[in-house]
Amino acid sequence: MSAVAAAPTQAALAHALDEAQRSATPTEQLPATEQIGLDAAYAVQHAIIARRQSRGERIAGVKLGFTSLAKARQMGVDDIIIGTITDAMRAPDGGRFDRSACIHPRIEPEVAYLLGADLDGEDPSDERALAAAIAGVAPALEIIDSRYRDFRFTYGDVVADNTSAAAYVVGPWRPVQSVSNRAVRLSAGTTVVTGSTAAILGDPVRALHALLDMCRRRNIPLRAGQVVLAGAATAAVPLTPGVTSCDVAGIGAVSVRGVR
Ligand code: OOG
Ligand code: MG
Repeated sequence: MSAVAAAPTQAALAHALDEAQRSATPTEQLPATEQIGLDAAYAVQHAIIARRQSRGERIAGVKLGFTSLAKARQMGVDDIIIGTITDAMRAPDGGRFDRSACIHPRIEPEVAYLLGADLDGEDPSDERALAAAIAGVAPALEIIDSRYRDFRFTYGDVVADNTSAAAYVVGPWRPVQSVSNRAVRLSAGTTVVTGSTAAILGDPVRALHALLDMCRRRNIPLRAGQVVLAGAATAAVPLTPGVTSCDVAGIGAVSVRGVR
């Protein structure tokens, strides 16, 4: 008999990641010999969301990750990922966010889209269907908090961990307009990071096409009223006590105050 421990089941991994999030205590990455495939990793993510739904949370939308080179390089990952956001993860614009709910929270500037129509199995190259389904855009902040020790993970690890999603803040919605090539400024105390929405796949609208493609392949429904986070335009910074704000030129600003 082999002395090697059996690979954890998807349910066991979902349990470990969910408990790590609830207790704000890091968990171990899967050992290299026990890496799970991408389908299994998404199954774990969806099992975590099912656990959250059983506690009364509702799906509020989706988020894309690693749509910018800055993020992909920062985390050593080289392909887009999709995660799920729930109503319990939403923090109010200008409100407080309790850092002690997290393990090692980071924050990053994003652009959010509001879906005005259901998008099921849509052709990702259908510009008109996409344009007709977008009801608004807004500046956004995402708080990410890997449940893995030292914020380190493989591609499969981070997909299983619901793409490190912890919380998000959406600024005032504006009618749809192009958000290509807008200056992005993230300020957190004395830390200021600048970038451009062009960092998000060249134009955040491309993130929407990538999203449709992913959702079609993975059978993920997109519903009117849901929020889509297009992915960070710059590398993430630690979420420190005090106000962090994100300005997207011509679109608006959004902020959150880290407390504790
Ligand atoms: C994964 C989440 C990536 C983004 O905007 O690129 C992401 C991570 O960096 O821990 O949300
Ligand atoms: Mg993000």
